[in-house]
Amino acid sequence: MKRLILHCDLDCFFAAVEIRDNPELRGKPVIIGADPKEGKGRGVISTCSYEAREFGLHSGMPISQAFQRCPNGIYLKPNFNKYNLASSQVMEIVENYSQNFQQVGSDEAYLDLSDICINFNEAKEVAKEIQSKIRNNVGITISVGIAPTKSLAKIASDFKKPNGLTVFTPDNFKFLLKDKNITCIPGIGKKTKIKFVKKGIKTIGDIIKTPLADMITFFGKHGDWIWKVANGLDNRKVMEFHASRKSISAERTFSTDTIDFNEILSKITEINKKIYRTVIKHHITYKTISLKIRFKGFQTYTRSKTLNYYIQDEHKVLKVILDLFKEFSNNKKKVRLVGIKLSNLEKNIRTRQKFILNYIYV
Ligand code: TTP
Ligand code: MG
Repeated sequence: MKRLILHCDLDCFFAAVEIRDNPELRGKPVIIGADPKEGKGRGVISTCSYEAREFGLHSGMPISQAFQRCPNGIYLKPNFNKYNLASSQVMEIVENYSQNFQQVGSDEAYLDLSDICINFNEAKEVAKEIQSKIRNNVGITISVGIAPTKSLAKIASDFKKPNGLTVFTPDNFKFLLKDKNITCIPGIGKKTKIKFVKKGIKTIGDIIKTPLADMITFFGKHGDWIWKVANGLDNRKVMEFHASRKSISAERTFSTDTIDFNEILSKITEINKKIYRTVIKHHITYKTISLKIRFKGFQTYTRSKTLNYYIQDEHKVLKVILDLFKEFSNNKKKVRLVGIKLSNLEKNIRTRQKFILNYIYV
């Protein structure tokens, strides 16, 4: 069946809210993040206006570096309460168009319009309506992409930012994407790009042309996924998290068994981060935290702790896991595998408030 997936992403979200509330800032390089302290500040940029991006500034850049590049920029501290409110207002508008809705973070969402619109033109009309409602009621702009898959819709929403509306149909997407840099695909960052370029793959067209078997030989599972994205073969559903899911877990096996605590800690931290990304993405809170540990020789133990309240807290999980780990700290056997499981889940579609707190590291 032909699918009509819409992805939308607010334009320079935090900065846009500040500009809305202080129109004098419009057209200027506005930077939201840590205090630059005349170039001596620590911390990073949360986001910046498109004018600031012209100076090479971007999210995650150290604020000291930003100040060197753009000393005359307008540097503002984030106002999370305002962004929370704007995010809820935007999501309420978007969610109204389909039950099949999935919010990602504070400023992105997917909608499956397959049952609501008969073709791409109708979906485009819905997109325009969403854009104008958000502009009129919230006072900021959003870019929208419509495509037959989630990943293509996400690429499309980034195509003509800000305030863009891009439609990829099954017939035109390969043509529209063929000359685009591979970094347009989510999941291809600077490091992956280097690996791809070494194999002569620079554009999305190059990926499409490369036989799938070669992509797998060169880049393994990731190559397989990227090839499928570029060829429009991503079958993921909007709302991929099912309420019936009982737990979220991840585990890693060490390439060589180890007793080095730092190595174990770094694996646990990595797994914890991965799980945290999932709980954020799907708005999940949880009460039970479990550690799984397997020693050389396959002896496996699990230990759990159930809290009295639901949380969504990366640091708390790490603390509980390390507490549970103490029981094994005198074990002389090498560790083969570690894992974390979260259970007793609760899905909180409406608790959007918390999510912006994830960016509190500015
Ligand atoms: P993004 O959608 O990644 O960025 P953006 O909306 O500012 O810009 P764009 O127009 O390119 O979409 O993130 C949404 C908000 O999340 C952003 O306004 C600020 C916050 N954020 C951070 O605080 N730190 C980060 O590293 C990133 C990527 C985002
Ligand atoms: Mg955005």
